[in-house]
Amino acid sequence: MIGRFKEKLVRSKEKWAEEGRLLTGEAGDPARDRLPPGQRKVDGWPVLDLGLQPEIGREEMRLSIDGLVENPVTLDWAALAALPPFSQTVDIHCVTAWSRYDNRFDGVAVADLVRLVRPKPEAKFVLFEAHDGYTTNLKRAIFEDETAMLATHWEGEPLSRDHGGPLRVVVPKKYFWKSAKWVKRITYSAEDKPGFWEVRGYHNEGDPWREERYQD
Ligand SMILES: Nc1nc2c(c(=O)[nH]1)N[C@H]1C(S)=C(S)[C@@H](COP(=O)(O)O)O[C@H]1N2
Ligand SMILES: [Mo]
Repeated sequence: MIGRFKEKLVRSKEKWAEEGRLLTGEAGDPARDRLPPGQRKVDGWPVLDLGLQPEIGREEMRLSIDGLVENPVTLDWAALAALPPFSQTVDIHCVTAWSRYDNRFDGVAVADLVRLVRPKPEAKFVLFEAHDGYTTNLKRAIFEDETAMLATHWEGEPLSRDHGGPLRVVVPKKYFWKSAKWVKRITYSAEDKPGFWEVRGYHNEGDPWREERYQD
């Protein structure tokens, strides 16, 4: 799988991490500022991924939620659509320094997935796998924060394939690499497991307000 990724892009982003590119050394305060340190506002919505952009139809899409949960599930589109609708408008921040304000996403809230699968107390981390082979990781408390969601729509339209449609994760409180596009599996785990960018020099937490771009 790895050979099919855009190797040049991966290499140049690894280099950014090695060199600490874009770091301002300032801390931001979301109560005061709208733009995290070192970010700039864009109006369009850039596409960032490893170049594979898998095509997954609604009929064939499946999402598994497994690991340390009482009730592991595999949801198809109908099962997802049967969950309570959830909608929010959030700013997104990519580690490559673009931020985009006021993105309206519709989909399902993590709280409703939690009610369904009932994670066990030992589960402290959540690991994500996507159809392009991408992986990422979050602390459980971050995933279960009220702002994380699975998105099926953006600005009222079905989420396009290049932005991770039919189903992606949206975790607005972290840099956007933590939001897996084309998500296929969410695993609750007792142990952390750094994902694609986290093993290539990117920060394990990725909080834009603390400018956690790269590993120390
Ligand atoms: N499956 C998958 N998800 C992914 C990525 C990827 O390469 N594959 N790239 C991440 C990165 S680095 C960013 S900035 C955002 C970009 O999302 P966008 O293309 O919708 O802006 O997706 C994240 N999720
Ligand atoms: Mo990114």
